Amino acid sequence: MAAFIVHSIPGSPYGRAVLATLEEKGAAYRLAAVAPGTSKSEPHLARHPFGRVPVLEHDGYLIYETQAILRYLDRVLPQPSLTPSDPQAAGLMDQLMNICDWYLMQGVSNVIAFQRIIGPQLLGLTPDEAVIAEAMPRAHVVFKELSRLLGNKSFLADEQMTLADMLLAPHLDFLAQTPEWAPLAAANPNLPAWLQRMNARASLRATTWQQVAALAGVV
Ligand SMILES: N[C@@H](CCC(=O)N[C@@H](CS)C(=O)NCC(=O)O)C(=O)O
Repeated sequence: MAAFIVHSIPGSPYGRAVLATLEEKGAAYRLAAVAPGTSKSEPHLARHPFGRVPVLEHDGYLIYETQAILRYLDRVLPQPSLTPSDPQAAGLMDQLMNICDWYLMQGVSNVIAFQRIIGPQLLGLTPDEAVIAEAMPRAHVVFKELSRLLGNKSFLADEQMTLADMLLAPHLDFLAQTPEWAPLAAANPNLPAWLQRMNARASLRATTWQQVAALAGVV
């Protein structure tokens, strides 16, 4: 039996970060798909009182909030380590993870990815171009800073891959499916190059929306 159960929704970039981290660790896991429209009702609310995904279950222990889950996984599955031993690289990793949650997700991804992908594909909505255009200056600020922090390194926080790469790659890959990606990538060419390296990894290839939907039995 799989030691880890991930409650998530196919397509969720946060869910993908958890699944891809389990893949990097070579851990056995099971996806428990949260059916569309049920995240704000029981039984999911008993797992996550804020009605979000992902939630990780491990030997009866439940934990939500992706950063907390990723750090938990790195503690219980220490090899390969995804946290730098150097305090400054570890600080950069933490900083990048917070940039993801505070500045990329809020006001950029939750606008552009929602308007371009979630709304049209899952809710039958038409993208609101004015709302997307309004988010673009914020998107440029975030991309410029991620690009500056990446610099010439192989990975975002270090020469080795860290939890920051695991969290940010699914989010940027989601945005890469939108037309807004082209100008953001053109202005910050080290970011698409990094994303290409990340997407080539078995962990990311195993956890695309399509792969996770197949695991969930919804395609
Ligand atoms: N702070 C949360 C954010 C999780 C989140 O926003 N998840 C989205 C999917 S990527 C979600 O649950 N959306 C469904 C909903 O809001 O009902 C975390 O880090 O886990």
